[in-house]
Amino acid sequence: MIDKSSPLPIYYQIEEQLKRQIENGELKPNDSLPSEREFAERFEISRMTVRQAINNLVNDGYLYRQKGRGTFVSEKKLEQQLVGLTSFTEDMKARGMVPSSKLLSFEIIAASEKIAEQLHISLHAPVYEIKRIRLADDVPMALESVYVSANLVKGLTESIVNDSLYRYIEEELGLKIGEANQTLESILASETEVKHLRISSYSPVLLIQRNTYLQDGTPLEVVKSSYRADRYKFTINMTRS
Ligand code: 16G
Repeated sequence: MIDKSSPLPIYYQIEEQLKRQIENGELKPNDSLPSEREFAERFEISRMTVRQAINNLVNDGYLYRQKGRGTFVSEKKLEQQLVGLTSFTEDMKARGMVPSSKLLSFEIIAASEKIAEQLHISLHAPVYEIKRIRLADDVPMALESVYVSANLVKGLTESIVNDSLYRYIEEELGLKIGEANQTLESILASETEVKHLRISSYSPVLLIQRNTYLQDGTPLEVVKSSYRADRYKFTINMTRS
C-alpha cells in the first residue's frame, strides 16, 4: 500500500503504515518484522528507504533491534496515572523498572525574577539548577530542569541528584512535601531534547511544569520536564459530582 505518486516520501508512508498496524494491534509487542530485503522486495523500493523508515521507528520507540535477530515491535507506552505526588524514582520502581539519571548540569545560580517569584525568595538569591536526563531501564524518558532554593534544600551534591532528590529532601532533610500544581502541554522537541531523548527531529514532547510546596506552604521546587510523547501516556480518573 505504497503510493509512489504521492508527495509524501515513501519512508514516511511505510512508517505511518507500520505505526497504524502497531496501534490497531495487528502488530503486537515483540512481534518480529520482515527483513529489510523482504520489505524492499514486497514494496519494490530500495533497502535504503526501508532502512530509513525502520530507523525512524526505532528512534521513536515503536520498534527495537536485536543484534543478529532482527527488528521487533516495542512494548506499549508507559501509562502514568496523574494522582499522587510522586517522584520519577518512585514511579519507575513502582512499575519494576530501574530508574537512573544522567546529570547534564548541576550549578548554583542567582535566581532570575521568574524563579525568585515562584520560590518566594529574593532576586539573585542562590538557587540550585539541576538538569538531568531521566532514564528507565537505560532508555531516556524525560529531560528535566529543577530549581530549588539553596537555603532551603541545603547540602545537595551531584551524587544525591544522581539518585533521588525527593528521597534526600524527605529522609535526610526531614522536609515534608505537601502538594504540587502541574500543567501538561504538547510542544515540538527542541534540538537539545532531540539529542538527549534520542528522538527524531520535529517529534512532539510532553512538557510538564510542576510547582511543588512543602506542607507548610513554602515553595519547594520549580520543575520543567519534557517527556517522550512516544513512550508516555498520562491518565486521569475523574468523578462526576
Ligand atoms: C519527578 C517530578 C519532579 C521531581 C522529581 C524528583 C514530574 C513532572 N516531575 O520527575 O518534580 O523533582 O520527580 O525525582 O513528575 P527524584 O526523587 O527521582 O530525583
